[in-house]
Amino acid sequence: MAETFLVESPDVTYSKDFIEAKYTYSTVHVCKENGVTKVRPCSTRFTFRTGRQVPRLGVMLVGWGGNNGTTVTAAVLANKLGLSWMTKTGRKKANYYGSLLQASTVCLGTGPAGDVYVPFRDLLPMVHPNDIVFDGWDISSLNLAEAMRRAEVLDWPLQEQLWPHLEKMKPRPSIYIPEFIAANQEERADNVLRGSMAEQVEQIRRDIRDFKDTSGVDKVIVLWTANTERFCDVVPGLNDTADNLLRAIERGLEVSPSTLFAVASILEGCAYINGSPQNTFVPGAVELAAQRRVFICGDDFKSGQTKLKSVLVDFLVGAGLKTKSIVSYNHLGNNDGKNLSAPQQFRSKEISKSNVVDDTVQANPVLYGPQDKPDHCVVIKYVPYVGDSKRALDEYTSEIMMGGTNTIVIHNTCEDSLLASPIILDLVILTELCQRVTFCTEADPEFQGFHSVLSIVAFLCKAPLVPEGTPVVNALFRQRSCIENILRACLGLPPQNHMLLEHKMQ
Ligand code: NAI
Ligand code: DG6
Repeated sequence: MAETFLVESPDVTYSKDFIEAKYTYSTVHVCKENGVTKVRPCSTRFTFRTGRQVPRLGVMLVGWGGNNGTTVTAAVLANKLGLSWMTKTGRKKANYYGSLLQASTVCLGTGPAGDVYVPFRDLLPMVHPNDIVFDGWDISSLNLAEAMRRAEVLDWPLQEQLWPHLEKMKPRPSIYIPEFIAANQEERADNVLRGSMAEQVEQIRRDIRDFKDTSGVDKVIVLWTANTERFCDVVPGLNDTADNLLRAIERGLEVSPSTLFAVASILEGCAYINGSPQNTFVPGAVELAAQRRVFICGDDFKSGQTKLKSVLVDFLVGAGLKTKSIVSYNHLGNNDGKNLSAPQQFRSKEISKSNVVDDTVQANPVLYGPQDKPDHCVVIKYVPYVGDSKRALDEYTSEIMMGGTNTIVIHNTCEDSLLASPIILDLVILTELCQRVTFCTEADPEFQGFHSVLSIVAFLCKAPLVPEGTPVVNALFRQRSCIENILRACLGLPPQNHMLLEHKMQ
């Protein structure tokens, strides 16, 4: 049995292959009738079915030889081998700190000794990161050991232990279209595919099949952790529909490498995750994913400064303080920072870092009028000396009671790739889990999966991709509750409501 606990309830059944749970989803519908706002509680009866067989998962990283790609591969290997190493502050042991699933807990309920917490990963049967098999592509030909050394992220005694393992891993040649990333990346592009755009997409599809066949994995997920690209124009006839996008690839028109990878993955039936800010998911790619019923999700890992912003502004505005100005400055010296020193690539990052407070502000018409929002300035500077150790300085200024102001200043120093790596693991593991969940309602008894735009992973993304016309949630704890409560629903458990009524009675 993969589960560490069993739910005993008439609404929950365990068969060899599935956990099936009946669940009442409660919502509130608000409408205006004859000038009166009417508020109606509603409920829908769902049945959730979760596959219990955890597959052997293969993950293919685009940008495998980069800081994130090498760090996540090395970290998984170090955990799997149980490695430890000496540093000047003592012995360190491999761990998964920073992973929502591996290193945080959820409250299952209350027992005789109080609340009972379990690791998030134990809620439902999930892939363990140690069991993930990695492969991938990079425009740079360095093997993963040399690429790990180039990244300058991990302590040297750890690198030495990992070297013989990583040396054998070599990124596959990739699609390189120079105009999409900074010109300063050209010098590392020595591992690139040749041929027409359509031929290159075919090669990526063959690579996915080859990896699946030779590694023995049951399932492959593809994740973009390559350089940030410039935005693409959405042009009718070019990339606005699935057919037009596929035609544009045949004709070799303007399609970014990240979109080409998305198309190749979708056509192979593999979920595709975008860890960078660019608009990979042009409407044609979104439509193709929907047609093929393949998950796509992104955009841009929410790792440090933005994660804090999505907590802090939620706290300030949620506490009734009117945040008027947010100034986010950061400097870093890794290859990501070098690429972002080019204006078009910086612009992609600036957009994804800036929209993160919009929903919180719009949700408070007491403080903000329809056109009202805080000044929001994002600055990124490239300073090679600091390497992967990113510095982030933030200033939040809010209006408080009776004309007062409250200014909060934060200084954060952190290895960027050590924050992004656990997020990569959470993204692929959650996406894989969602592929095993189906549900139906009394009104629509045919089982279906989640929408192909998989928004449940919003917690992990700076600019969450959501199905068209649906709300974007950026506030971190709402995003976390979404994941936790959907997983609880799959077990027939009520959402965490934090009411603690049992402790509020005489
Ligand atoms: P990196 O520059 O070290 O690695 C990117 C890798 O992609 C490089 O090895 C490069 O050769 C490769 N590459 C570029 N174009 C490619 C293509 N078309 N096909 C295959 N490989 C290609 O950057 P890092 O630090 O690993 O970050 C990766 C991405 O993740 C960046 O876009 C960054 O903005 C994004 N990101 C990183 C976060 C972090 O905390 N580290 C957080 C949020 C997003
Ligand atoms: C500098 O902003 C480089 C970026 O790639 C960020 O480090 C990365 O997007 C992480 O951003 P944040 O805002 O989540 O810390």
